[in-house]
Amino acid sequence: MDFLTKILTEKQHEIESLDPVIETVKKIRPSFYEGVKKDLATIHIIGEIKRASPSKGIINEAVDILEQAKKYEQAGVSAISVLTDPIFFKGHINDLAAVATVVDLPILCKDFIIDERQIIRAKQAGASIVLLIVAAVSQERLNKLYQFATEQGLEVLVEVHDASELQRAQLLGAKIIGVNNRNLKTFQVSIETSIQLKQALGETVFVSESGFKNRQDIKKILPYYQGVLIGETLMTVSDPMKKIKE
Ligand code: IGP
Repeated sequence: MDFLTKILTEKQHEIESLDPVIETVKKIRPSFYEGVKKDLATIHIIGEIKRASPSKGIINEAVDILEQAKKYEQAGVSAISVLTDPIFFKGHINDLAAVATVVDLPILCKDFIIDERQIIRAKQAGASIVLLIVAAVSQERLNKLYQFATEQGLEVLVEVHDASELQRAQLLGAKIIGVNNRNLKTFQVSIETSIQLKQALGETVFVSESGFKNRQDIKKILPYYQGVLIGETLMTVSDPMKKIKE
């Protein structure tokens, strides 16, 4: 069974008894989409809090996530992504709730969303953006989940990995599309994926996700992408600010 199938099976169980969310302060967060549109001269970094992953194992288990979130904010990221899957990524919805108390930036709930209840919970925890992975659901479900999240006042990062998924995201009218350089079935990573799927600048904001190690990598996807999502590289350095600038 490939990873995506495996985790989706796991999610079916998880949604039947979702862990409750701790109390968190309610903040109105700035729109990631508008922030990007207002400043197209820079590449917008989304810094990710990721303790572990199924492909890499432990990345940084002992990390103080609040300190990490503050470091990202100081480094000038445009948003923070928090992995909330407990089994494969050692995250938790309450990691996001905790991060939400210490930063004012847009926050992305990074999980495998297949049900409206996960969207409600993300919002309760303080997220302002949710991830919807095109490969995880049918087009009908994708439409429903997208509408639901939008009605809840959340922004949606719609994730794709190939041309047909990109078409499905565009059909949806997605305002923010993420091209994942990592194949979620095989874990193979190649920035070439983003280069192949590059689009001319239009209404949609494009984010390239996974596999970025340095500035050189980021340069490869310019000027077609307005954002990059970086996890592992930022999780394993003591000074993410330096890493982002170099
Ligand atoms: C970050 P990396 O290679 O910088 O650690 O990748 C992010 O793109 C990756 O965590 C990710 C992901 C996902 C994780 C992209 N899409 C979907 C879980 C589910």
